[in-house]
Amino acid sequence: MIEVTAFKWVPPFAQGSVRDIRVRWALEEAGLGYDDRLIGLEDRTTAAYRAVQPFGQVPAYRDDTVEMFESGAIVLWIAQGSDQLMPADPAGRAMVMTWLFAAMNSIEPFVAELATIDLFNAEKDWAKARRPEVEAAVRKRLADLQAALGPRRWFANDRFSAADILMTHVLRDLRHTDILTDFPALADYVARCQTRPAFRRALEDQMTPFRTEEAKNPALTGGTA
Ligand SMILES: N[C@@H](CCC(=O)N[C@@H](CS)C(=O)NCC(=O)O)C(=O)O
Repeated sequence: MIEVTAFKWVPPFAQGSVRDIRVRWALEEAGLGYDDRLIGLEDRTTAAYRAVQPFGQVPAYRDDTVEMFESGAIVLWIAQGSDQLMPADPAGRAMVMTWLFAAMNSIEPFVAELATIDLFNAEKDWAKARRPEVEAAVRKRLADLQAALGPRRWFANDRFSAADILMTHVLRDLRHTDILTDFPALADYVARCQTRPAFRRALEDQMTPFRTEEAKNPALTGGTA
């Protein structure tokens, strides 16, 4: 039995990009069923949840063999058991790991800094002063990333893999900007990945509980209860 911990509800800006979608997507691609364990934002600080996820974040994951946190590690774990997400040969597996970590370590920090400014601090003086430099750094990374992709469809071994799940999710966090339109090969890549049925199911499964909570409590979306 596989269980993925996710939030019951998050504010609209985060809906569709909470990191459990990485794990849901990997499981869908691998053809593995799972249960979601939905927690409230208030559960983040409980001792019981901190024992599962030391930072009080989602996702957390468990199956019959392991208990884990960190979405990248979880996706890698799932991929190691799935031909759909990682080829069998050592060189091919190494290339998937390389691009998976490139997404998290070489691209995500830049994208995350921009998102932190835009989504949480846009009106602050320090954010206004810093933003141009941060956007320039993002654009430089994207230019290098687009050059690395070249005419290929996927990042590792010219076939879809776990690395594409991480890379797509990281690049999705630019969707509040129009930056990707200046990188058409990356924009096409993200669009290609997002049309995969496994992604659509993962997105739907993340969003469904949010809609349920909002129907129960209209105040969450600014309506009256
Ligand atoms: N490095 C962690 C980051 C997890 C993370 O940032 N989760 C966010 C949702 S996308 C969260 O739980 N935020 C709530 C909080 O930090 O209190 C991972 O990839 O699993």
